[in-house]
Amino acid sequence: MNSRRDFFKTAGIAGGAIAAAAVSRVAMAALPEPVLQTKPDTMPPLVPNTGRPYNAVVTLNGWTLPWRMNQGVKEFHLVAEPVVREMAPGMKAHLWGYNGQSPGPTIEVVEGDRVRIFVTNKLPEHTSVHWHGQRLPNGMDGVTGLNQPGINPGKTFVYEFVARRPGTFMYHPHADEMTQMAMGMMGFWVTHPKEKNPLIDEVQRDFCFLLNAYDIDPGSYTPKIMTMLDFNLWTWNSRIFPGIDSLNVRLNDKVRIRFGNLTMTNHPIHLHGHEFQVTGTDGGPTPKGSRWHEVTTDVAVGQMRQIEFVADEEGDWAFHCHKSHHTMNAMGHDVPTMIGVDHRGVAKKISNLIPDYMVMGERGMADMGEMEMPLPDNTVPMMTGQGPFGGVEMGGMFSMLKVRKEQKPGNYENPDWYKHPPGTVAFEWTGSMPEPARFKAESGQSMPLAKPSKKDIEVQIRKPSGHSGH
Ligand SMILES: [Cu+2]
Repeated sequence: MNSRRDFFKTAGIAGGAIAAAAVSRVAMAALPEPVLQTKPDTMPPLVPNTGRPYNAVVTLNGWTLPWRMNQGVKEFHLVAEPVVREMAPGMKAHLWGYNGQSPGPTIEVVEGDRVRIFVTNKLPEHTSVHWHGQRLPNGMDGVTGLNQPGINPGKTFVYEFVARRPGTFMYHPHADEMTQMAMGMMGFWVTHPKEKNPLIDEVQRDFCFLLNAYDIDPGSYTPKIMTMLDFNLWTWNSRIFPGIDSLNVRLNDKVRIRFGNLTMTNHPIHLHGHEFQVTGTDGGPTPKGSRWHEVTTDVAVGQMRQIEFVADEEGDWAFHCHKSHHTMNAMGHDVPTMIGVDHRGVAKKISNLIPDYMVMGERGMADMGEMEMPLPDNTVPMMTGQGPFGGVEMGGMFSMLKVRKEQKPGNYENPDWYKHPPGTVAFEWTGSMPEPARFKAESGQSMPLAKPSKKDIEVQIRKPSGHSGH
């Protein structure tokens, strides 16, 4: 049981064969052998070869936990433990998670399945698992002290319940939550419908990921757990752009994307190029009459959303949180706005004292993406990523939906950049430039002021550098 192995790596297999391999190796063992995954790659869907069939999900930069059937019960083994998570190439974080990763593996079951989950605690303190959103016996709900004693280090507990309703769920500890969730302990859970459900459509691609956040100082490895609002790494499945994989689909695929929010603030998730409908929440599928088209859906703390659309526009479409600070990485904080400030004189003087001195954001912050600023070890630039037209000035919660005619059904590989048909890319105007005609009412007012001021006042905008409230 202690001989952990990376099934994906050693067996070199994908999909349903993993579950079978896990079963045959441990058929006689009392506990299912824990399966580990150490790479942050997006693994192909784990096609079920035991139990009821379903269309498996794809976890962004994650994987699905194999199971074994034991006399009609689906058995999983979660191991809570310290892990090293690559958040983006060049940055590793020391987190806590499950089975080698943070977030832990996605658990997929079918409505009506009896599920048994062994949870082994390899953390230095007690833990528990709460099955967020599930209908289950009260004693299986995982709140330490209320529903069960904590699982002490070195101990294994057993949870068992029937997955009663189909939908999108999460799991996370309900023990020293502030620490354990700030350290990355969480995972996704999908319960597929057991038969055709009028509110749940068949889709060709079904993606899922968790929204999470960390506060890790540049150059260090471990999240600060006391942080409540001022996180500096806004992550999808503990990855930051450009480390988040793209969502690769075939033209005209029906696509479902599920996400759950385990950060401490809301995230308006925005998709370019398509309108979607919210077809499910934490409470299950939404009634058809409640659905309307939109391009952004806000996900509050503790909520889950599933969106659906037909990917009928080819291209590389941005998909991101619409809070602009959430598409920034660690270096973007506590920097005053310097747009329009001419520091030539002062910069010269300072650089006599500090040779590496660099003016931040005199023309906006876009320069930051390409600035070759010396970075401490183990961090990433605040916004980066190289697109076909140059630097993509984004970080954090940002990815792309890649829609391609040539993408084969069931193939999730990342295609090359979209080749735009001639004449369909925005281009530079090189003709003559007439003076803009200013609108007459500019600087006007609806009524004269009662006491007009003697001289003109001009305000320069300087955004507050604090982050309370986001
Ligand atoms: Cu956000």
